[in-house]
Amino acid sequence: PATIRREDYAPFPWRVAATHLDFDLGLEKTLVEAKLTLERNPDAESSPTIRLNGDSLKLVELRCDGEPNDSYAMEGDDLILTLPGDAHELTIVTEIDPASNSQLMGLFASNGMLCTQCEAEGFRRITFFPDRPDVLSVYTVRMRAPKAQFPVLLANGNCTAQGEEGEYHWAEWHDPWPKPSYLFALVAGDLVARSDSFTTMSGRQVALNIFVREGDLERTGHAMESLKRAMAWDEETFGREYDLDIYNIVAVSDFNMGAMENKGLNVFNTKYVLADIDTATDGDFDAVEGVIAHEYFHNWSGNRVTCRDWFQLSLKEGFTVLRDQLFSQDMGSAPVKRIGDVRVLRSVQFPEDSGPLAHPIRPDSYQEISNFYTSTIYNKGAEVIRMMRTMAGEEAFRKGCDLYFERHDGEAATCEDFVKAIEDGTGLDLEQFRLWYSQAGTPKVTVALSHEGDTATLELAQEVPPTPGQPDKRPMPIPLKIALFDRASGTHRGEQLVVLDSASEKLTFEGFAAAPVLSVNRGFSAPVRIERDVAPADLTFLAARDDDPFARYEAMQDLVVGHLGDVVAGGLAAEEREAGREAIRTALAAVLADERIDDQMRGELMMLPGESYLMEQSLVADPGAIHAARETLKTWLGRELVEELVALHERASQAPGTLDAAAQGARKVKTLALTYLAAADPERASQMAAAEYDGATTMTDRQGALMVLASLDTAQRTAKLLDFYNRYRDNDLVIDKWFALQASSLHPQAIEHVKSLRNHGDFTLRNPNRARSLYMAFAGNPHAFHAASGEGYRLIADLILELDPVNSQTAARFVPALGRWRRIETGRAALMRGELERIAASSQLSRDTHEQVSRSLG
Ligand code: HT7
Ligand code: ZN
Repeated sequence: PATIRREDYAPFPWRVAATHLDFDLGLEKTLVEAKLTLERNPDAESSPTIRLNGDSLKLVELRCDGEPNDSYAMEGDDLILTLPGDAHELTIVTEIDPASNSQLMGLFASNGMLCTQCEAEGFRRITFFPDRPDVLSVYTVRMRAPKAQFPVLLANGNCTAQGEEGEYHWAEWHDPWPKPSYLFALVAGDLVARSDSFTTMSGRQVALNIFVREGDLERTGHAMESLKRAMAWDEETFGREYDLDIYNIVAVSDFNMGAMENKGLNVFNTKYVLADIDTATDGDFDAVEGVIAHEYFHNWSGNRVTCRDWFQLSLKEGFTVLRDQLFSQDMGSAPVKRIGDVRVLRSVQFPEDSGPLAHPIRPDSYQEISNFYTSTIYNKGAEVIRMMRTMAGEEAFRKGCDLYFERHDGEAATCEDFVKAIEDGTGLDLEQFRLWYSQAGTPKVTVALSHEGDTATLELAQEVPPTPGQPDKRPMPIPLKIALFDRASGTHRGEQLVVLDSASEKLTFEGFAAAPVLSVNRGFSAPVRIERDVAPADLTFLAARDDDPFARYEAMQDLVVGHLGDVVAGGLAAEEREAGREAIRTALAAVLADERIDDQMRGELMMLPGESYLMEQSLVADPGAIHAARETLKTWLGRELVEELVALHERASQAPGTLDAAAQGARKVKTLALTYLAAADPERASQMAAAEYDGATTMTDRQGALMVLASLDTAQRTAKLLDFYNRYRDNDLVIDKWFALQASSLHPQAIEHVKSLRNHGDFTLRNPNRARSLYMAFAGNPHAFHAASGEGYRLIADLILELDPVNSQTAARFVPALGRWRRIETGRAALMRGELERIAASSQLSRDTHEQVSRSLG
């Protein structure tokens, strides 16, 4: 497959002033007539031809300026046509079969309805078109369909006309805003809507609709409220107002990702729309709010200002993730949201950045763009913009954003355009900071604090590790928020922002009669790894007293990471091991007893670091040893703190089944307490979990209890799993949870369970949510996936080979789990590599999977 390079970018030689699309819709056969109004692009090098991208299309007819044309040539799937003049009208008729489109890109069928997914390159599966984000066009869409089968017909923009023709009906939609083809959407189906309205800051009324299947309407309330909150927040925080009279959201069951920001017609995975207290967890409620907001915010960061090419993907995704993170921080607990976001970054993006698939947030090349919808582009992209905000301050950052929107509204822009606008709007010098866009890898910052006389000296050094294709790196500006605590009073003199922009730096602080305690990278001000030799006593101090909630969480994590690292490395004397875990016990006991924090925060402080993060700590990890050490510690803590944990569980069980923060916090600590108790006393925990399951009035409690039971080998496990299935057998999203709970369990037979669930009547590879519920959960379950026999690796490799021809995008997303073989101990590494080689040997691989496998082996 060809490699696309950022440096090869050239503007498209033609402009498409207008695009008229006429759809004759049917599940098995849809005819598309596209009329493109073309004119030469004066800003591009002139060309005698035009290249129209296509993918798996059947061309029925081609006319140029009304005359049939058969002088075109095919280059692969693309259509090349010679155009003599400066302006032409092309008419292209194609035929497609949505029902057999299992890739879910282009026009596809889902549960009897028709819908589209065009980002990144799906429009070319509908008609021949310059399917690239820098070709903006004004779209008018006409749809005709059998009325009984597809009573609702939607497209971007506003509905301008509709009518009936016997058993058929038609609708015409016009979107006044020029847009790239990836933002095109249509939906046809038997749908009902929750409707509401929003009055914008300039007083315009916007009609809001959330379309779902008949039985799902009652579960759309939270999504609608979230949408209105997001619209108001974007006005207040970024000054951005919505720009059409209507905003439609449609929920579909079969979808490759979470949702899609098509102009005025968002298409959502049902998982991020439907929520009620009986079927969705508190986490699901938060996810719905976050994704609804994310897609809404794209209307400015993505749609009004779009990307010049797909190398600029982080321009819209990183920025929009930051915007949705800030929104969610404002809607709930800001520190808890920040901790959650950092946890995702460290458990998904850090491993990506230290593995064979590492790439900068603005990549230089790709073979298949779908593979670049990564945590690096999204989450690290957001962190990079967050750092600029931290350095500039909120007010100046807002000025930079305003300037960016003002300068580039209606354009296809670049990451450089964004940085320049922030630079001009804030007055920051971002020359060196641009390295964050071009260099991959997570910087390591070494921190050492010494003390002499009344001076504290802080030595900082940075190292950006080599990554594929980038052996040598330059130092980058790293903004670190720090505070120096007085040990006796437990206070500090104020937080400072230090920007480390050279390889190493020494800073001195006067007036410290005794050695202070350092709190560093507060709020996770930079996406880096901090390495420092810190005494457990200092960590215990910070875990109990740091006034920055993130730093407090970090101290707890460091305490555990340090101890588990020592245990796994071996050679610890018995008393050293005892002292290490005793420090953790003391800190955890203080967290359980601390009345100054709420339960949401207590839950964060109670969580042991995940195994993926623990594996990241060593150059070559032994997953078996890490799992064993973590479980042993959990068991010991559960035994040592049994009374406190039972008391916490009892207290939290009194909370009502409501959605307020206090009740959500109570549910969080309740399940966490149970997980410690399950490790320490499985029989007792099993009784408690079964009782919690039976008495549950929320999905959070029911799922939490079942999660604990699923990992235990008790009779209650089988009984409650069966009960759960029978209770929710008609609800696909809840049955996804049922599959995931079993695939992610600590049960010794988890692999056997997954194998038999593969043959369950409700399992299908054609639905991405279902495939992910079983296999992503399994790939993220270290004790099962990393079974020393290699069976877990084989299972995932088999899945990739089976899923690839059905849905290559989804299949390719399983490759990174195997791709981490270089960072795993040699025995398992050989087995992982062997499975990658087995996949690579297949002659039928899609471009998506082929690229991921070859990069992972390379
Ligand atoms: N911008 C959207 C990306 C997306 C996507 C990409 C590839 C294949 C299918 C897809 N569905 C949605 C989602 C977002 O980030 O908002
Ligand atoms: Zn997005």
